[in-house]
Amino acid sequence: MVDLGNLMKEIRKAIELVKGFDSALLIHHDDADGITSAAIMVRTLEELGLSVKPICLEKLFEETLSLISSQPYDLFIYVDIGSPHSPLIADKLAGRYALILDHHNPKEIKCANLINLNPELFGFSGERDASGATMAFLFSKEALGSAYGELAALAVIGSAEIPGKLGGLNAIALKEGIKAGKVKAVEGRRGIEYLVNLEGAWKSYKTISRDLTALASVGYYRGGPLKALKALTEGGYHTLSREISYLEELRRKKLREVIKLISKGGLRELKFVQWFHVGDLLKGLGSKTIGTIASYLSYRPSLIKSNKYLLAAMNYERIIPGLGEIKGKYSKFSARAPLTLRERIGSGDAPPIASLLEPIARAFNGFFDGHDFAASGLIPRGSEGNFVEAVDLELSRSL
Ligand SMILES: [Mn+2]
Repeated sequence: MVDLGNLMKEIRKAIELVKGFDSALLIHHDDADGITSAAIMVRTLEELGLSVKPICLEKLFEETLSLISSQPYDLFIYVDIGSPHSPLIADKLAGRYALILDHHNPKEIKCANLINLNPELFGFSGERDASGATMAFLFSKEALGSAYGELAALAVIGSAEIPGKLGGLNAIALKEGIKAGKVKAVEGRRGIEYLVNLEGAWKSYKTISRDLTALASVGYYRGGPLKALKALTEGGYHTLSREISYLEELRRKKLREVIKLISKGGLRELKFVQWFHVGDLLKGLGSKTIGTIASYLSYRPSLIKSNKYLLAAMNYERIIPGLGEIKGKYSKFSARAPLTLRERIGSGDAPPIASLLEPIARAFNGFFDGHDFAASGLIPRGSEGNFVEAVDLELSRSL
């Protein structure tokens, strides 16, 4: 049962907590929802008198958490990231405090120093009812009142990753955005569409979302996340269009190179799994890029086998901009279910990707997380082939 009253009560508790500090480390995800969540929080926290240092993360795991906990802050705020890792976050607090505003599947944890504000913990769906940015906006609205209606427009952009009409908690941000004159709902060719006013220009929330994601994720190692965040908090979004086009073109060029690689024997096939490793081909681009490429391929039965699990890998950089360097050497893996396999997973005839790969990755001292048809993770360098073979072996047992 949904419990908005209790959620608001917890939000007020979080506001009281935050007001007790004069600075915070703000950890956010590298897609449009992560960027808009962070922008809402930067504006809100600064209004509450805190100085904020933002850190954009592609993935949250043990090693990144160690780097975060070594930072000289007493308050850590996670947006659009963190809920699935709340026990690990709590473990590393050492008497300090954390606030999580996220919509990814949460792990419940009792820790007096940690507040985990996730729609799922209050009867809402994290996949449908609230984006990370909406959770940040609910915090902001309660802390600042409706005077900051333009922050609602940012929440609407963050919610573009949720398909269809905005409902649930997302509708609260939508309503505020419309009231502030920053959002319009229009009837598009494929149903309802939302337009957001950014610096005087009306644009589709989906277009802005796609552009912010390209800037922050493809441009992850080129300062993209900070540029995107600054544009949304201080203005200047229109000056980024050339860089966004450049990054989108770069990604298309790299996709063509990957297609060439796999059609020239780079795609290795096992009984149930097909996989490839691009090595350093995507060096300098954020590691989400391999996921975008794997998604594209999963819809192309002329390039890959439609009934086999698709695993795509690239070398993972050890530098986390603004944070430091992790110790381990990893390959980033993105796994996708191509069309035919997707039907079999849907009907229960084949194991869902995340639950298949999580335990195997762990056995190789890596990790995996995600959903039924798509997941990603890190596997220690040197064990990639053995990992893939172990996946194939597990499938030959269960299929
Ligand atoms: Mn999100």
